[in-house]
Amino acid sequence: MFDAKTGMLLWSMETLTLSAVLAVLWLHNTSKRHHLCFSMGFALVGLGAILVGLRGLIPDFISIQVANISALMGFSFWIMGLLMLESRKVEGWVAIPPLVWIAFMFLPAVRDNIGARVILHHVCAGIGYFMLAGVLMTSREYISKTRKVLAGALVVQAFAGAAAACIVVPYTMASGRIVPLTLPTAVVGALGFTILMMISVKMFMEDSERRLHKLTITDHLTGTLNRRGLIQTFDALKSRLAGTSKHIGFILFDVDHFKKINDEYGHQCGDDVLIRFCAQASVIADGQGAIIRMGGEEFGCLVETDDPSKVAILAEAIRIQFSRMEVVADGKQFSPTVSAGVFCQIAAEAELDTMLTMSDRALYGAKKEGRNRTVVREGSINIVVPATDRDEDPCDNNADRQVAALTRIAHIAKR
Ligand code: GH3
Ligand code: MG
Ligand code: MG
Repeated sequence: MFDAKTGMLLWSMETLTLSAVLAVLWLHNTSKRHHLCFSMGFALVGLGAILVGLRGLIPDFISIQVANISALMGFSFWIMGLLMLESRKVEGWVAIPPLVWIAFMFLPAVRDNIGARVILHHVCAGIGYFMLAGVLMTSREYISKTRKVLAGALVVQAFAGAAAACIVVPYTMASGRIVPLTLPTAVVGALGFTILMMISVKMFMEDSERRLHKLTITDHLTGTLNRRGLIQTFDALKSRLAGTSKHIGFILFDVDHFKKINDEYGHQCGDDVLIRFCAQASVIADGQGAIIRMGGEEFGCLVETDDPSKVAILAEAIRIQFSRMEVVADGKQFSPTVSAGVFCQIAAEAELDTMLTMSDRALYGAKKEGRNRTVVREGSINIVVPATDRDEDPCDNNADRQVAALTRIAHIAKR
C-alpha cells in the first residue's frame, strides 16, 4: 500500500528527472538562465520531498524545516524562471511562499504541530501556484488560450491542494498516524502536477513557435515587419475587409539622398536614421496602419481606410514629422527627408503587386518633383499633394489641379 515515504520518493523522482532535463537544456545554452531557474525549482522540490521522506532517519530540523523551505523555494525559482523567460524584473516578492512558512514557524502552535505544518505547507504551495498564475496572466506576451488554461489549472491546484490537506489532515491526525499524508493528498498533488506539466509544455511550445514566426516576419534592424510580414498582413487585411466598402492604402517611403548620409556620416548613422524613421512613423500610423521595411531605405505603410484622402494625409504627417527630426553626427546637425508614393484600392479589388507597382510610380513622381514630397497615384496620373510645410503659391494652377484631384479621391471614397 502507498505510504508517505514511497509517495515522497516517487514524487522526488518525478521532479528530479525534470530538473535534470532542464539542467541539460541550460547547459546547451547557458544564456537561457530561465532553464536553470526551472531546473533549480524542480531540484529544490525534489530535495524537499526526499528530506520529508527521510523523516526519523535524519534530524527533525532537516526533515521538517530544511525540507519545507527547500520545497517552497522551488516555487520562488519557478516564478523567477517565468519572469526571466519573459525578460521581466525579478523582485523580492518571489520569495513569498518560503517566507510565509518561516513567519509561521515563530508560532509554537504551528511549529510544534505536525498537522498544522502539513496544512501550512499546502497553503504556502497554494500561494506559490497562485503567484505563478498571476505572473502568467500579467505577461506582455500574447495571452493565448493555453496560457489561460494553465493559469486556471494553477488556481485550481492552489485551492485543491490546500483544501485536500485541510480536510484530510485533521481526519488522519485523529486516526493516530505519525505523518498525516494520505493517498488523497498525494493524488491531488501528483496528478495535478502532471496535468500542469503537460499544459506548461504545450504553452511553452506554442509561445516559442509564435516567437519564431514573429522573427521570420520582422526586420532585424528596425523591428518593423519585413516583406514576408507585409504579404501576410495584406492577405489577412484583404480577407477581413472582403464584402465591406473599405479601401486598402499603401504608402511607399524612400529616404532622400540616403547614400549621401551614409557617405558623409557613416553607415551607423544611416542605420540610426532608419531606426528613428520607423519609430516615428509607427507612432504616427498607430491604429491606422503597419510600417514595413521593404529593404534598404525603403519603407511601406499598409493602411485600412474608408477614405483614401486620409492615406495621403497620413503620408504627409509622416513625411513632415520626419523632416523635422534633427540628427547629430560628427558634431554636425542635419535633418533627413523622405519622399512618399501613395496608392489606394477598394479592398475587394486590392492586389499587392498592383499596389507596390503603383505606389512606386507615385514615389518616382515624388523624387522627380524634388523629393521631400508626397505623390498620390490615381489611375495613370500622379497627383502631387500640396505641401503645407512650405510656401506654395496657392494661385498656382498646378496646385489647384492637385487639390481638385485630391477632393475627387475623397469623393470617390464616399460613394
Ligand atoms: P534617392 O534620394 O534617389 O532615394 O537617393 P538615395 O541615395 O537615397 O538612393 P540610393 O538607392 O542611391 O542609395 C540607397 C543607399 O542605401 C545605398 C545603400 O548602401 C544604402 N543602404 C541600403 N541598406 C542599408 C542599411 O541597412 N543601412 C544603411 N546604413 N545603409 C543602407
Ligand atoms: Mg533613397
Ligand atoms: Mg531607395
